[in-house]
Amino acid sequence: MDHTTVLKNLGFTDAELTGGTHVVTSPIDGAEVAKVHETTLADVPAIIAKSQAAFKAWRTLPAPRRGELVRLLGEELRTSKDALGALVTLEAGKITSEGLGEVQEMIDICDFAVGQSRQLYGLTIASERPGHKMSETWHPMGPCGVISAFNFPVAVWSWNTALALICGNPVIWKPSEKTPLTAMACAKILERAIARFGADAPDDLHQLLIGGADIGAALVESKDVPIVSATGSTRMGSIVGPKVAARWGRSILELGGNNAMIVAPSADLEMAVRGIVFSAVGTAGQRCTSLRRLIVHKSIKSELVEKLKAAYSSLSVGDPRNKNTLVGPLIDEDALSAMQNALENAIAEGGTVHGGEPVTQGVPAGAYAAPALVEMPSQSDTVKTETFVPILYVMEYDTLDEAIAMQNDVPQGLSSCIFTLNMREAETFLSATGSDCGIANVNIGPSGAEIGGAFGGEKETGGGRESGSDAWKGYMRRQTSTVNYSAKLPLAQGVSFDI
Ligand code: UN1
Repeated sequence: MDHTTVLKNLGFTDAELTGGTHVVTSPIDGAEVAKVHETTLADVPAIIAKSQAAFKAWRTLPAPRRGELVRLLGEELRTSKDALGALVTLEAGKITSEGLGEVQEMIDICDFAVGQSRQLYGLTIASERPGHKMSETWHPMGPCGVISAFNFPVAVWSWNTALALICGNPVIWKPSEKTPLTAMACAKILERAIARFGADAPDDLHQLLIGGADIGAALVESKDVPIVSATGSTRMGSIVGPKVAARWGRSILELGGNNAMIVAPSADLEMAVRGIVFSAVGTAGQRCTSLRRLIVHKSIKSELVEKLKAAYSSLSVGDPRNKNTLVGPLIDEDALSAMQNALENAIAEGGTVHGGEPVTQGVPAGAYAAPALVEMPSQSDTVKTETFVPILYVMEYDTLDEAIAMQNDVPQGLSSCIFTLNMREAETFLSATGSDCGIANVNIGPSGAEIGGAFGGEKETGGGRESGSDAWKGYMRRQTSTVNYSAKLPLAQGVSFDI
């Protein structure tokens, strides 16, 4: 589908797509798709003030009623699935199936959040004093800033927005400057849900900031934005985290990953190959959860590398809209240069590279590359650095302890996995002495997590958790209450204070 049709299907007007200063290009062919209007720094204080006003109204609606809005959002997303998926393909370069999969992830989190809206459970706590009752309840926090990256331009917004809304918080979204159109499309879809929801929804429940890092910084620095959920590079998080903390805000950080798979001697190698290829080259290696390191037992390394070389040689690289393409473009030329630099560094460190060359024949004019498989003698500095491209470093191990130590010996801690049919190995990997990541899988690759679990990781990944499980608590403030229904006023800890 050409870009005019994709944008028309989502209801974009000419005025939205022309006359602005922010140029949007498609990674498919580098062509200009739109010139959208940017938010100016001067606009930001009023946007935050409007969000604060929306908060005062939204927090008074019962949570299940707020859930109704998210239910409607899920319905609208179902209706728009094909159209929005096509825009994800156009703007982020994902193959059609992955573009649609990303929208499905949005629908899933909406369903989850609707149920959660009736389960913002607190606790009752046993008081040590007679005639006293203790409890813990959860309250809305205030405007939630969402900063998202190009690689999951819509799903990450939905994880945050679906939960923030049911928790009673308005949202201000600063999408990646590379993907403003998908953000504008999501805003339109949410607007439709809000229109159906009716007058209970305050104005400005959801607002967009279109622009670069300076606009994001204004959000990060405002004390009127109590929550900032930021997804992106570790470098970005290392700026956002301290700034939010300095003004006593709460940040939810989902930053870099350097995800590994351990392949043990007992592994089902056919299955491992499928898991490896999807997680290493899917989304052209541009997921936070992409597989970047393969730690293979020395007894099976050459067999596995041969199988992978065969699988890699059959991968079709090209226009992500073509049915047979499995590897679409990188986001831009900078990513292609970063890939070539990383490969040169790996060679200098003793690596042997298979594939990895830029692809220019039979593809549109974007930044395309053949995924690379790189055999490394050890876990060098280049291997420990996350390069957001389809490079898979392969190393060997002897004992499981050594493999787990290698898996953990990187600055990042997002996702990890082991392929083994040995129960002792699997359980050791998942134990306190195993993987140090927020996500640890067995016989499944590190990417493609379902929304039901908490998503995020430790160390330089930032420590935040989004999406399922009890991640909703990150969007609410906790209140502990003690009620004395007796006629006496005993003090805790047996303190006496007679006046
Ligand atoms: C990301 O790359 O920022 O687990 C998110 C996955 C997807 C989400 C990735 N469900 O790969």
